[in-house]
Amino acid sequence: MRDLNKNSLANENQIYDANNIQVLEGLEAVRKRPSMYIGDVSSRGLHHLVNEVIDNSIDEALAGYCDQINLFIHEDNTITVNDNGRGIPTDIHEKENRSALEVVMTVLHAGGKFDKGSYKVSGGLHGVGVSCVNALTSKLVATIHRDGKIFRQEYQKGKPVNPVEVIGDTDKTGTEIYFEPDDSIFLVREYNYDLLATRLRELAFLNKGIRLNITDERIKDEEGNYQSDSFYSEEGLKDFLKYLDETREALMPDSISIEGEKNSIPVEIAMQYNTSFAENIHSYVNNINTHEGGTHMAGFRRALTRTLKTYAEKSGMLAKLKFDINGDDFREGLTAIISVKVMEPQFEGQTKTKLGNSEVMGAVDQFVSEHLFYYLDENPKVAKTIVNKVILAATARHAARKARELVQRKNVLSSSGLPGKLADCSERDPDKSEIYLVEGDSAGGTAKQGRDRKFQAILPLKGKILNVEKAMQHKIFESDEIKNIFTALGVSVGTEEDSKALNTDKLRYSKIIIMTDADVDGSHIATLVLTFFFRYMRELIENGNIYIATPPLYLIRKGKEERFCWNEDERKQVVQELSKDGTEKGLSLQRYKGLGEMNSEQLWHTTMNPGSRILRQVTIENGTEADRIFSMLMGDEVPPRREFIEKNARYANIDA
Ligand code: 0RA
Repeated sequence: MRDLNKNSLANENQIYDANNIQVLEGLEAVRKRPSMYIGDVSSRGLHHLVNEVIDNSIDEALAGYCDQINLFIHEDNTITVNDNGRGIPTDIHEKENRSALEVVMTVLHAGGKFDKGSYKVSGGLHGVGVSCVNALTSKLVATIHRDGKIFRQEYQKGKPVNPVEVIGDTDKTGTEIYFEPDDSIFLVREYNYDLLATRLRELAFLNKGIRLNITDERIKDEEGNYQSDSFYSEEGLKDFLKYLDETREALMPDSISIEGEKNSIPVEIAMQYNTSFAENIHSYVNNINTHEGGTHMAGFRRALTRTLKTYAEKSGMLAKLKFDINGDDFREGLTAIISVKVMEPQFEGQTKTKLGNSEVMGAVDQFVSEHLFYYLDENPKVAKTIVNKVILAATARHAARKARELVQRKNVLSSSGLPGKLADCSERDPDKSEIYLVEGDSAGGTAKQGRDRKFQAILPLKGKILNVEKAMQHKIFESDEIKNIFTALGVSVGTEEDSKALNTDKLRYSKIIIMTDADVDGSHIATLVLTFFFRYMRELIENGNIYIATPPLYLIRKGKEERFCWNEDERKQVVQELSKDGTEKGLSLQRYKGLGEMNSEQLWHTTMNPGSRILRQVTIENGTEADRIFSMLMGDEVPPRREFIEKNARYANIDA
């Protein structure tokens, strides 16, 4: 604490008061329990640092003072973010008796203190304050252009190492933050370009008129240019919708977009019906994806159902219908984005991504009702298309209910009520049990022999399961393979009112492991199964229940010694090790393409034994982007898929 006092610009000769002591304790608390502030200290937390700094610049842009934000990933995985806003104030903060910059950088949640009247929306997941970032970095430098001067202050682990200094003159304004994540805190140090670029793209769509640039100095092309992207959207959510639905076939000539304020809550919505059967509503509060939904989502759904129902009834189009229409029917094939800005958001739910503020429900409901009612009246042709789509959905749902009831039918099940193909484990505690979903009956047989039957169950899948992205709901519940997955896992769906509600209370295994061949077909099958989980059991992915097994790619033998390798680097290293005696002799290399090429012992040892296997847990980093990628990978359009595969092939370990 004395160090800080000595270095402080304002009160060099003063004694630190209680407030300042609290300050240091605050940052110490962040360093002691980083996960409480940034979620975790793995890759997610590492990226959170960047998002937090960018959010501060976005706030400055939303206040109307900044229209460009630049992000640099430096060669050593350090970061710079700069903007052309007003610059964080550097004058003396009266109450704290030191520079405002120092207060912003060292006091928890001090961000908006100096800017009362402004509309500051950062919050929730982010919004922990840039001081948290400061606390978790071994070095941070703030450089401010303001009042004709360039100011600079450097910090280590959150503590200033010098007073705010003037280092030059300038005719610009803006804030630049450079930082080095603290290696003693974070488990990983590598920034993922795609993850950061995806977030910048999302921010550009959510906040039209802001230019967001990203430059990766770790990667150069042949001409020596760094990998980079620049994101900017003129039309905001309307552009976002176009991007998300790139590979879906639209039902309307143009999307519906509404924007305005209700009861002082800014609301922005874009929506479009397409020929698919999926409901894709993405909601945001203060630029944060609220994938558990909440009151804004509820208000939107309510208004949509009520307004469309009223219109459809008045139009007489429902007269011939023999069954009811429910809320789901109005959302089938709908892609929508809802973005609201809320002053004091309350985030609830398991992952704190569910908006709780009750006042938002009525505001969004009224806002959507008024605009949609007007829109339908003005566009009778589009209105008719929508109502026809809703009728089609209701008809299909009716058929789906019948098919779903078949899931419970006894004839596909053994006496235990479980699928006949399932080789169950003896353990009954789900926390201690796992299930392998295995490609093909033959590999399924090997897995059954190789497994530890105490806690490992095996369900063989017959080749390619149904592509749920393209199939209507009732087809899905008619598929034997999919029925088997539901019953084996102990998961059920839907009451009649909410046919997509998932019940996972009776989940029978805590680990669900997808095991396919390491070839193109195997990857395809794994993707089909993942698509199914993403669309119909997303909760299991979010709860961390879904894993992918990683069988080895090579077996290298020398005499009695057997070594398995999972990638090219390992293969090279093992070959080198085994030929240490100088001979290249007696070495045999086997390339595994199918699980069937291993015997049950090898399969156990390499891929199923918890002590030696590699499992990859499936997570969703960005739900909106994941939705877009699944619809593109599993949809009809080929060129975007080819482009994706060409771009990402380097991450995959497969060959034909
Ligand atoms: C408080 C007051 C003012 C600017 C900012 C904060 C500010 C913070 C950040 C963080 C990143 N970029 C930023 N840009 C600005 C300005 C108050 C004034 O000039 O009257």
